[in-house]
Amino acid sequence: MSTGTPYYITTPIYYVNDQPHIGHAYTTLACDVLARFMRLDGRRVHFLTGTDEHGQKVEKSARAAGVDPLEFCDRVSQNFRDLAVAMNFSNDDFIRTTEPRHIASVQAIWNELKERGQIYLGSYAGWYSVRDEAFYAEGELVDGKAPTGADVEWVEEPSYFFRLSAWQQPLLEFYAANPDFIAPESRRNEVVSFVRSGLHDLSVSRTSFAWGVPVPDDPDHIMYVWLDALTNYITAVGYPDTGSEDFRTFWPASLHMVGKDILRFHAVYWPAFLMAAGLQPPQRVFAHGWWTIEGQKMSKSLGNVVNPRDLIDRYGLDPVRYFLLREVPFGNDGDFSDRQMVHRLNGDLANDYGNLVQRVLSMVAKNCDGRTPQPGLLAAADTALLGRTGALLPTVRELLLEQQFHRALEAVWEVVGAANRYVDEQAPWTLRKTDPPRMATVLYVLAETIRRLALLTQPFMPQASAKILDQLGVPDDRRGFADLGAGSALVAGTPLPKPEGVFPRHLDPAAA
Ligand code: ME8
Repeated sequence: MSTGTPYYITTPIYYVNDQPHIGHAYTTLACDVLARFMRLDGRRVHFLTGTDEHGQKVEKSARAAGVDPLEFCDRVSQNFRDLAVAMNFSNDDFIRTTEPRHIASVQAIWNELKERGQIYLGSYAGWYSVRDEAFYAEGELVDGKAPTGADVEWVEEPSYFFRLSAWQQPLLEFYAANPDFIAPESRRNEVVSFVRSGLHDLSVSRTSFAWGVPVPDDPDHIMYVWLDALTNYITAVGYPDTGSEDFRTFWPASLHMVGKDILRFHAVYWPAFLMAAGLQPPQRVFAHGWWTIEGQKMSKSLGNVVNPRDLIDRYGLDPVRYFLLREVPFGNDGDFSDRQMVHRLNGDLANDYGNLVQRVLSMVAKNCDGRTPQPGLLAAADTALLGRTGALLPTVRELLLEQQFHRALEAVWEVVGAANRYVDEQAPWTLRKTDPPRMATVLYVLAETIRRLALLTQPFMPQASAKILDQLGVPDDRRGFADLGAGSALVAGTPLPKPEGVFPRHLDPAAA
């Protein structure tokens, strides 16, 4: 087990009213890459995902499906677990809000808030959107609908309230003292101005439906699904046992990754609930952008919902993982199209990375007796190329700590490009006749460069990178980032397996 600085990363827990699609896969993928990177970098990682199973929206979907809510949740939740396997996600835990550990945790935070005078009984009269599971004030409605376009209904019933208004100032102070708490910056500014404009107390219980966690001592009330759902992040590290090893190690979370649709819940309500309960807010919340499909919003009625499995079948898992994080600057909205996908895969993977690996490994197989070549003295061009791979780790680390996945990949691909130019300049196929020892040196430098590149691409493309490392004869226990250095360099004379292509080319759909 790793002993480095703890890193706790979470995905949103997904509603079980919907089948998993490419949007859900995207969020969890981003977390998976960070979790894998941090583990390889020697940190002690806890990576959490799961499903959000209570509330009116799920109750309604279960009714529409004609099944008991829990049975419905069991079924759909399993689809999210299956997706995690299909996408090769490395989550350490999968939480469901219907689990006893979570129900106990939600009731404990409620009691804590109640004891601290943060919750009081009143009555709510206002609008509610079941699709958003959110309350809206009259002034927020646009043409009789929620600002998100969702339908709203009028609700008038007894309700417990959380004193959110009391947390306006502390929240603003918290944002000011922690400028990296909300990212990207444009989203941070939106949240700060929302809080500055004033906060109302928040209704945190309902009496008109049953599918949820009952309020302790007043079971006619069901807790607001967002208070229930957000609490999952602390349940998973042992709350209410704040003295437990997990809680002390992993709370506050390093990063809550969310889509931009649910930033307010994570950056306003959640830190307020936590501070009110005497707990620390998370360190960072990143709100990424939204995927559309060929220019359109994904929707069941349009029939354009992209199932990640179809993409994996068509393009292979690691190319899909690569595309999603390379194509769109993380934080921006993105549009998915098969053309773009094919363009990226043929360009970056088949032509650039794949071809580099393929050229070098087949020359080694043919001209070096299938063994890692024996290098001679290194020339300036050799040390320059090796130096570039050596400088990559701190760059990639810094970019990933800012969730700049596309830039991290860009940095790695700059070195892929440099390595391809080095092949052309050194022309080992000519050296084979004129200067075989120099050819061996060049091929060694290239193989060692590929070793380092493949170590760094592991978080993004675990299987493809492993295949490359296998072909270089790198032992399984020499694949962490501590092995990027010369101490773990390839050993001359190691017999290598027969090289095999890693990234196939695809037919351009426009040309098909
Ligand atoms: O909001 N593009 O769950 P949810 C990018 N249960 N990301 C997308 C997307 C798209 N088109 N569609 C969905 C909930 N997502 C709550 C969360 S957390 C305590 C409770 C991703 O099933 C994105 O991460 O509606 C978004 O925030 C999330 O799915 C919403 O999932």
